[in-house]
Amino acid sequence: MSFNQDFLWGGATAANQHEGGYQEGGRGLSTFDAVTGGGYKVPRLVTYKNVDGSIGKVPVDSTMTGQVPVHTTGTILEDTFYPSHNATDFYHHYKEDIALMGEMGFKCFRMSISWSRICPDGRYQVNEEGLAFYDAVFDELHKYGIEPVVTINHFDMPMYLADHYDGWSSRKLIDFFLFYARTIFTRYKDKVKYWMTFNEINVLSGWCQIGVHDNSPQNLYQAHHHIFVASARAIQLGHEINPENKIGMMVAYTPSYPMTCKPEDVLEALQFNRQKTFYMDVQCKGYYPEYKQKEFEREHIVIKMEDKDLETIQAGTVDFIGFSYYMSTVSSTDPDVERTEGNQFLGCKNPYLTTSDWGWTVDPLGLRIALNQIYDQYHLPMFVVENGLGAPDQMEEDGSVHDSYREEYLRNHIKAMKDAVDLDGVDLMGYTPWGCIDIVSAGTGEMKKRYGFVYVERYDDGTGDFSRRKKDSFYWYKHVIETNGEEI
Ligand code: BGP
Repeated sequence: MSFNQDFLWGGATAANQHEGGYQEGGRGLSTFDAVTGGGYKVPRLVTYKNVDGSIGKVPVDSTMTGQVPVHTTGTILEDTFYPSHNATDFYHHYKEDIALMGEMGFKCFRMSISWSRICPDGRYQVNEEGLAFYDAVFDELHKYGIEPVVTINHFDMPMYLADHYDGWSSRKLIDFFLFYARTIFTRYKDKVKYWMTFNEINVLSGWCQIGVHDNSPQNLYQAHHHIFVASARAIQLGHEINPENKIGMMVAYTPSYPMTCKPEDVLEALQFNRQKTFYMDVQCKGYYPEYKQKEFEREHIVIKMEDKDLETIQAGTVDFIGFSYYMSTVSSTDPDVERTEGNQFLGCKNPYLTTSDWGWTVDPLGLRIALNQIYDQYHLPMFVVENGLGAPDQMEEDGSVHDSYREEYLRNHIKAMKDAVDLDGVDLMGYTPWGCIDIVSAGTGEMKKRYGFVYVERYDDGTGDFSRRKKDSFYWYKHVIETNGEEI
C-alpha cells in the first residue's frame, strides 16, 4: 500500500474565494472586498478613493508604484460586482458543504480564516461572532471526522492595515499578526492541530495580498522580511500554546525545466527555481541563503532588521512543507521562445505538454519531480495542499456535470504522488485538491474557471442561487479515498 493509513485525503479552499458573508457577523473589510471580477486575460481591478474623493481603478497585478499613492484607500462602489462579497457562500452553506465532504470521505479540509472576521480592522480588537463562526465550522468538521487544516493568512488582509499602515511594509504588522495568531491558536487549541502560516509565501505582493502600495524589490523584500519574522514567531507561539500543533509553510511550487541543455538556459532555470527555494531555505533551514544575500548586495537592497530577527527566524522553522502544484514551466534566455500563462507568472511553452483552457501547462510527472526536489533538499514531511484543473464545466439540464477531464487530471497527479512515495520514498502527509467545492478564481475572479467536485450555481454576472450539485468527479474521488488511493 503506497499511502499511509492516516494519509490526509481532502480538499482545499480559501476564505476570500469561498466564504462570502463579507458584511455579516461583525466582519471588517478585507482588501479583496475591493477587487472586481475579471476574466481570461481581463485583469481584476482594485477600486480605490483618492484623498480628494475621486475614484480610481487599477489592475491587481500591476505594480502599484506611482499609480496608487499611499494615502488612497480601498473603496466599494455601489454599481460594481465584487465576487468575494458572496463568493460561493460557505458562510451560509458550511453545513451542507461539510456534509458533502463527509460523504466523499474527506479526512481533512484545508480552509483559511478571514483575518478581518476575527480582528475587524486588524488591530487589537476581537470579534466574538467571528470566532464563534469558525467554532461552528470546526465542530461540524469533527462531527464527520474531518481534521481542519487552517491557513492563517490566505491572500487577504484587513483593509485598514493596508490603507493606514501600508500593509507589511510596516514592522507594526508583525505585532498585529501575532495578536491575531495568538487569538486563534488559543481559541482553537482543542479543535485545530494542522496549520500553515502564509499561503504561497513566495508570490506575495501588491495591495490585495499584503497591503503594500510599492512593489519595488526593496519594499517587497522588506515586507517579506517582516512576514518571515511574523511567521517564525507565530510558529514558536503555536508550539507553546499546543505542543501537538503541526505548523507548516506554504509555497507555490512550479518547477522550471531548462528549454535546452545550453548552460545559459540551465542557469536561467536554476535562478527561476531559487525564487521558491529562497522561501523554503528561510522557513525550513532558518537562514537567508548566500545567493540571496549576494543578490541584495548587487541590487543595493538593504533589509532593515532588528537584533534578534535572525535568531527568531532560526528558532521558528516549520514542521512540514505545504505546497501548491498545478504545473511546471520552462526557462530560456531566448526572448523569441513562445510564452504561456501560468500560476501568477509567464513562462515558456513546453512543446511536449498540453495546456488547460487558461493556458496552464499540464504536467503530472512534474509533481513527482517537485516532491523529489523538495524532499532531497529539506527532508521534511510534505503536504500537497493545492492541485487541480480549472475548467469551464457545463451543468446539464438534469443537474449532472460530466467532468471526466478533471478525473483524468487528478488521476495522473495521484499516480505521480504514488510513484514518489513507492519508488522514491518521499514522506507525504496528504493531498487536498484545490477548490473542492466550486469557488471564485483568485487569478481571474471568475466563476467560470471551476475546480470542484461539487458544482455551485453561481455565475459571473452575479446570478445563481448557490445550490450545490455533485459532479461525476465527486463519486470518483469518493472511491479514491475509500481505497486509500489504490483504485484511481
Ligand atoms: C493558487 C492560490 C489559490 C488559487 C489557485 C488557483 O495560487 O493559492 O488561491 O485560487 O492558485 O488559481 P486560480 O484561482 O487563479 O485559478
